Amino acid sequence: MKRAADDPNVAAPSLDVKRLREDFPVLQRSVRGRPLVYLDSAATTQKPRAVIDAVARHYAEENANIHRGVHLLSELATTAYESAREKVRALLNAADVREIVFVRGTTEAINLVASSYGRGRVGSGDEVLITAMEHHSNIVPWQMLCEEMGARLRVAPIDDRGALDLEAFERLVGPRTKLVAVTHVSNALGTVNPVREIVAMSHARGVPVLLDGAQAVAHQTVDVQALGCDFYAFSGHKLFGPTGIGVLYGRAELLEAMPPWQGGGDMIASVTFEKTTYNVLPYKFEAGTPHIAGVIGLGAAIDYVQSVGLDRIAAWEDSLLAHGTALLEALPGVRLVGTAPDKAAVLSFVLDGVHAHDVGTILDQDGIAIRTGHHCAQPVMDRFGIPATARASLAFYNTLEELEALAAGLRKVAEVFA
Ligand code: C6P
Repeated sequence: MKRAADDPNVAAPSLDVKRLREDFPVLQRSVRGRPLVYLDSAATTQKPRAVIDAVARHYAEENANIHRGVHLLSELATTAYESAREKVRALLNAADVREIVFVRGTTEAINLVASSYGRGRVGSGDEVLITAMEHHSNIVPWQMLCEEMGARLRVAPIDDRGALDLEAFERLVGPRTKLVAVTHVSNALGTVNPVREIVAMSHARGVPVLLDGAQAVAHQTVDVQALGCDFYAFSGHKLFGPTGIGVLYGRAELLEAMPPWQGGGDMIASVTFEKTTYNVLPYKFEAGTPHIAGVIGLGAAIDYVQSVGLDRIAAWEDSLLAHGTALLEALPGVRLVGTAPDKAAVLSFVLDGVHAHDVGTILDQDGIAIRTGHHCAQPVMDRFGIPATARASLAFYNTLEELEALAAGLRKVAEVFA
């Protein structure tokens, strides 16, 4: 990935990975009698003790509903919840805490924008532009919207390395384009998209941009103001936080103009049977009792990841990617799928004559956890003419030895099928 740490003058201090691994209880366990080698962090990251403790502490010591009670526990829970919102704001360098909306995850964030922003702005004959490397979460909501409104979904192509064809993308941003929705980092290929250029090209034509940051936030510094994007979505569980909690960042001006998505408690200012007025941002988009413990856990995850340092994480993951790529390229019969020049630490591959599921099942016998299948990105598989890949996806807690264990495991798989 290109980032501040790439500047050779700024030496990123290396991570003490062995020590950091001790922060993750699950990494201490064995699987099928072997030490766990967890290479499935794109599906979900493991949780440090700090996150597990923050969630447990909330339930043990201050569990109450928020924004409603006059009693002490409610005050404590509300303060913890709102201070986590500030942590998210700082993580993304958003201009204003009102721009941070808590949702269930990336999927819900994108659905919120498709429903609220999309229904108001996308009409018959209009277009929504995505890319050929999107996760289903950044395809299906737009497809549903286009179907409902009589609009058209346009898809910018990718090349054989899995890199976006930026010229083709630019040509597709036209007078009918009402929204561009692009992944920051591809979960199936590891491609890091040139999101600044994408935003600049789109804005030059007055088109707002949503970035799917599900695979980016845990691996690099994200600055929504520097990127200039209009919406940014991510999931807490891919950032070492709990499942069931995520974030939609939206520029205040756009969120202000959008109608609420779901109706219910907390999103209102006043209700009568004749008329309801809505709460201010961000509460307008947070109907009902939210995932309070999840938000608090996410806050703890952000504290944790920042204490490790995102630039140091990015630099270490670059080393892991380089080592893993070299190991896999040296294995006969292995072909990497996704070789874009700017890549995150995702190793998607096929092994000659062996179905990806068999690869995964045999590796599991040795305690090595990878994901196999289409990775909720079926159009990516179609683009490469394959049904599935095996995917090792890394986080900063992975080691070079674990990659060597993967390579040894793959040699065994090849022998079984020889
Ligand atoms: N990708 C993977 O194994 P949710 O499920 O809402 O937390 O995230 C959806 C999502 C959206 N965009 C991208 C780029 C993603 O990678 C994901 C989740 C996981 O690759 C589970 S399918």
